[in-house]
Amino acid sequence: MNAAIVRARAQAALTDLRPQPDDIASDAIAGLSRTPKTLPSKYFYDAEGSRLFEAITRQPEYYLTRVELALMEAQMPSIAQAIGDGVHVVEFGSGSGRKTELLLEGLAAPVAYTPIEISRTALMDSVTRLGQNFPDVQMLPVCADFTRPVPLPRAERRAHRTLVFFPGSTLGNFSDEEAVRLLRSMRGTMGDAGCALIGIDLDKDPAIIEAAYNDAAGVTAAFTVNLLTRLNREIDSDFDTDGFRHRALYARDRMRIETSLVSEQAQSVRIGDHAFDFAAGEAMHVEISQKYTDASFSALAAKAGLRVTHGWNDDGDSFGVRLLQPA
Ligand code: AVJ
Repeated sequence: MNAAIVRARAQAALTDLRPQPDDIASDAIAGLSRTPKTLPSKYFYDAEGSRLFEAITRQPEYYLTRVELALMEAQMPSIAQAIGDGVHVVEFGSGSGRKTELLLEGLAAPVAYTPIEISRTALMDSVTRLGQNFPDVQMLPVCADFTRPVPLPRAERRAHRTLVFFPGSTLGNFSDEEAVRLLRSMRGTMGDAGCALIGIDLDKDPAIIEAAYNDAAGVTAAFTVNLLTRLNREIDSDFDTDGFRHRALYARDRMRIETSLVSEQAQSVRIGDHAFDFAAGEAMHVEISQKYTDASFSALAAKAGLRVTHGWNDDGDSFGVRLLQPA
């Protein structure tokens, strides 16, 4: 099939629920009004942010993507057997697509694929390429913030069950409370017969974890600061992008990486007609990356009405993939 047709088709099927600039500005103002100040990590992923994240996944310190890919590759027959045939795959977010390729290749006769992704560029790139490689799988992309309820496009061929796919330990970017809300929403999307395949980064030696979020080449630091560049472009803000420094620390007690932008000096930032004062050394919280144990993950799932039915880890128990079902 020729690429132009695939592209035209994919675009015709696109459900566009992208957030508008007003949402971004009001989210930023709300976050900076809190103590400590915060900015929502979902806005990391503009075109440049998505490109920088891809670059992070190639850094030697950032083990997550490599380990998860190898794990899925090694365990795909077992994963596919646990899931069954004829599913509608609904991915929350859409990455480079390599994990999705492995999944669509490994599953028995998947019916449709719906990525739900906030970055339109990432979304369209992913379905264009997957549409070419999987002509028998209907591509039904949705451009939306997946933390809000999204109506699922119906596939032409009837699916046996809905499989929610949420790899990459992206769940870890959400607080426990938000994660439970998101898992509940997945529970709604999958319905009674559905299931969810979720990738989770596992608790381990803090030095290994911290290195992954402080790569020597400084790609993660650039990724973090790009949030400010994006805000300055898309909303009426004047962050000094040289006035803030990336900091990522593993909080052992909370089992999570906490990433901040630390103000290099006392300064004031304006958003619209709001002004926010930063003290020298003040940390603005921009991201968390939660790590899990079997116990902590099962407890989280249980709060959302889900139960873990299957699990696969890499040999070093560094990263895990879990299959969940309504409890
Ligand atoms: C895309 C959420 C899996 O938290 O590890 C990587 C994002 N941030 N380095 C993560 C991220 C900084 C990443 N996830």
